[in-house]
Amino acid sequence: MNLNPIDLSLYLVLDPDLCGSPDKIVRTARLAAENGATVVQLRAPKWKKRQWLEIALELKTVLSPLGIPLIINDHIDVALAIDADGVHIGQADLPVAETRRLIGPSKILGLSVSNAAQLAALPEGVDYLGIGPVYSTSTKLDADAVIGVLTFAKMVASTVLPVVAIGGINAGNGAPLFAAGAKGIAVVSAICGQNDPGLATRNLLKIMTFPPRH
Ligand code: TZP
Repeated sequence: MNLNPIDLSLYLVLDPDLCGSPDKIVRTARLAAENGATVVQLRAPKWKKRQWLEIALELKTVLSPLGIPLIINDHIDVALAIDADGVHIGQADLPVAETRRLIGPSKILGLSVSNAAQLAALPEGVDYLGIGPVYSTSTKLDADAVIGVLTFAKMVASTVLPVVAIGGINAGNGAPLFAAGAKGIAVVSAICGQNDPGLATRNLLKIMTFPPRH
């Protein structure tokens, strides 16, 4: 379990198809990090391992001096090879227990959850959850059913783990998710592939309102 909780508030998930060339992926990550993104995940389902390694290393070189954690989607070996800050896994990836055993106690471990049953079956060892898709998205073609804000709020209320909302989120529809208990929003297309990823990041920052603590 990671003892330094990460700031999930603006979580960029990099998608090579939307960002464009490898150069553009790294540029997008840098501009987002310089303009307020708090964590960056590399997610590239179509890539071969060598490309993963090269780009992940470049991303680490850019993000590390800015103090922005780099999370690797699914590929534990890549995360370990570049000493990334953590790994994000889905329900069909290696299970949580095996992942935690492989990455050790101090790396960040995130898990995607898309329904109440998955949430109820949550094993120990996860640091944060990505819950969604909250809105419809065309970025992930095999995404699960859209859950909507109300179900999202119920799911957040039934876990003690910090939750980042994902799926179809942009500067126009993200605010209610904070009211629903999200510690952050995770976005792909709202930053990747935008003409000005820095401006897009700043526009997302403007909608962040966390409910007061009691
Ligand atoms: N997991 C659930 S929805 C999604 C992922 C990776 C894609 C979100 O992309 P976008 O462009 O922010 O809707």
